[in-house]
Amino acid sequence: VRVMRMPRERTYIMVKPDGVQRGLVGEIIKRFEQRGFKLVAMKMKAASPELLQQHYADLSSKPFFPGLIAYVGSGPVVCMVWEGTDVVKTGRKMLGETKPLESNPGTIRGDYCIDVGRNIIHGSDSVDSANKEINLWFTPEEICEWRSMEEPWVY
Ligand code: 3AN
Repeated sequence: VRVMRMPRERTYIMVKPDGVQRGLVGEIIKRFEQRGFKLVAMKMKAASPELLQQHYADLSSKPFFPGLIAYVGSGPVVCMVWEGTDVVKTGRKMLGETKPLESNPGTIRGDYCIDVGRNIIHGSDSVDSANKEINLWFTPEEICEWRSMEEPWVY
């Protein structure tokens, strides 16, 4: 029996240069995989200031904006699209809070960082911004539609 399936929610997750340099890429991928989400796109990229200015356009008036662009542009980032039920909100919970001090142990930021200006990972904060960010960082061809033969207890 073929079952019609609803398109699943997607989020944009990015390991920032400090996360890459500290060897946390595998740990972050592992957490999303083990939660039951599905990786549908991934690449490493040295982001240009122009791309980062677009990505962080909402923060352009903040005093930390130039420092933020310099930090996220300081080395390659790992860009990912993860798919699954409520992945945007669940992903944010897995990340922790913007400020590491407010991030509970057990969250990615709560376990691995101490500085808001070096908080190792980005995750979309709404379905709307997820869609914008996925379109900004990936071409449609870079996103893989794949499925396992059987999908027992995940996604
Ligand atoms: P989040 O990444 O949790 O969605 P945003 O969107 O408010 O948080 O901020 C984006 C990024 O800007 C943060 N991940 C952090 O790197 C940086 N940032 C936010 N607030 C500050 C701050 N007060 N000082 C320095 N950097 C900041």
